[in-house]
Amino acid sequence: MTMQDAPLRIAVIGNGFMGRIHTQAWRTAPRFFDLGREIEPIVLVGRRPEGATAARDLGWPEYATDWRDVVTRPDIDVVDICTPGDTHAEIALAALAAGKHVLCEKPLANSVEEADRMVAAAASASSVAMCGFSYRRTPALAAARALIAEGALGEIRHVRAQYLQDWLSDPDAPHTWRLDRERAGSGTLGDIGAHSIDTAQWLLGDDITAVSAVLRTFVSTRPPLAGQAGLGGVGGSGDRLPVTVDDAAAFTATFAGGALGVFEATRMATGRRNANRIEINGSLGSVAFDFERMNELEYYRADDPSGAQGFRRIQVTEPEHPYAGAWWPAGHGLGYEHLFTHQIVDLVRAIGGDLDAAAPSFAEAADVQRVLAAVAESAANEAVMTPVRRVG
Ligand code: 4PW
Repeated sequence: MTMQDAPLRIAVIGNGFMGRIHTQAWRTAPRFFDLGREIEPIVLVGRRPEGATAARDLGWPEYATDWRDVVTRPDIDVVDICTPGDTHAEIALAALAAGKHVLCEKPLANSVEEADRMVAAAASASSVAMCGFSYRRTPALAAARALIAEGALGEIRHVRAQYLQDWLSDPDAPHTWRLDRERAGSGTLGDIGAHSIDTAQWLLGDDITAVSAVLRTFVSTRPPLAGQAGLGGVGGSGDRLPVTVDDAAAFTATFAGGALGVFEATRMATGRRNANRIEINGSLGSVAFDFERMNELEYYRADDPSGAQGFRRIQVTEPEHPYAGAWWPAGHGLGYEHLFTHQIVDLVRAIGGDLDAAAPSFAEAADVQRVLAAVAESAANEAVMTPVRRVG
């Protein structure tokens, strides 16, 4: 049996929301896509011993509580990191040094310095290293990228990106790791704003060159977490804990190619559960997308006949659309979990030799980290905020 014939043996590190959805993706990918390789899930890692029952229910043959015991094991080929950002660098460096392929959740790290160390480790490794910016695997966004790449939108002038959630709207929603700078690196900015940054740069194939930003924390203390539920959780009794990250981020951005970007990210947009939106306007047309209607792409062509102009709603569920042909008949649509399945498909194809499929690379993800750092720096530097001067 050659290496290519042997099953790819998987360890997922982290058993929260991301660990669970990555688990599902590893199981589903080989059932719907020809990966050229069998997948063998070996071990799920969580911090607490009581995670063993849930791991078994998810189908894992083994559960461990210390990632250090796992990432160097000879029976593991891929280390899939689904932990909070404060452990990404340490786990990734250990896994790459042990010759493992690495998939790491976004944002790549909690700082540019950590991200750069990960890039250097990936550059000197012979294995594949990829960062999990999952929204790249949305068929409608991949279709939008193809339109932009073929010039259908002409010269790109505007990028308008919003990522709106509302699970922190209630001031008594509990404190979780996502509200702790030590663990998460930043708040809404890195958690969901990072997606908008990555999506925009990837769609345009262009770099953000400068930003001007404001960050805001609306609720500065929260009750301790009593139990996990949804993205937030259930609040418990006890002293309220300090929120050390941003609740919302807003910034303008310039792109190297001349486009102007306006970005907004918040977890306090009441009623918006996961509205990851982006609109791009070019000289020949526009595209608009909202993840809450993820199977649709709005497309406007400036050369449509006058009287028949307007945004058309493309259902991105046809067999010729990216990823869609592996699934259901046209019009039957996909959901959030499919992005993660597509991510695994691309990772396994990269491990099989199609290296371009492993995108974003750690280097590209580190570039997003640099934009996050620039946003934080701009927001901290209040001098960029020009006061409105009023009489009296
Ligand atoms: O897409 C978002 C993620 O990147 C999800 O809604 C939650 O927030 C989980 O992590 C981030």
